[in-house]
Amino acid sequence: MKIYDWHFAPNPRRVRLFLAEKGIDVPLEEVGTPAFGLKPEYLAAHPEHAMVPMLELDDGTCIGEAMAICRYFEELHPEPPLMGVDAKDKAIVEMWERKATEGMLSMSEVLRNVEKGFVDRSLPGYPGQVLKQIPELVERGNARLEKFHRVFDAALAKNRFITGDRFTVADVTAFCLVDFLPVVGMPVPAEFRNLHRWHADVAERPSARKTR
Ligand SMILES: N[C@@H](CCC(=O)N[C@@H](CS)C(=O)NCC(=O)O)C(=O)O
Repeated sequence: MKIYDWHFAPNPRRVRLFLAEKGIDVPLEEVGTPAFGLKPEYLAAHPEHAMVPMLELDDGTCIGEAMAICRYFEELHPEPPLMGVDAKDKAIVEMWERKATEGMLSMSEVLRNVEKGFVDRSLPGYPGQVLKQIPELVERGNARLEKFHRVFDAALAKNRFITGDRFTVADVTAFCLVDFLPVVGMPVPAEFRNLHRWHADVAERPSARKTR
């Protein structure tokens, strides 16, 4: 078993951080390149998915999508539970994880349409295809990201973690986003004090330190 990784990128970190919370070690294979992309050999072997993270099982089965990989390990290693503990809690955690993913996509919408390294590659997962940047999407992405800040800051005004007292996969996704934002010149504005307090708290967790 191994996980194809791109250490710099926020989506593979979601899986690494999730596994670190559970104390599971899975070998990683780095397939990122300094040229803001993935190695040609990896893309050639996985032309349909063409993104990371990707889990490859010993029988050759490949599972892409960060949340699908997390679900696999949650089923095999239920403790500590990171995806909710009963029907209501599972639904709430999934709702917030999806909102956090929406935040991740907002950041990506801005970055992929502004960063020179992504000229002609404005969406991940389309190797060999020219997908030109669309400058108008930057404004829309920023509006989506501002909503992420507002909504998560309000939730964190009430709770230590996003859904309550328990650290969940919603925190994993949101943290990987918030921690990445300054790297790409979009730090969370200072006014969102609850988000900053939560970020500082989560950044001290061994899982966050291990996956830096
Ligand atoms: N929906 C996917 C998103 C994965 C994704 O966007 N991965 C990026 C890295 S953060 C990627 O593989 N990019 C490849 C590229 O830019 O060519 C997931 O949740 O795993």
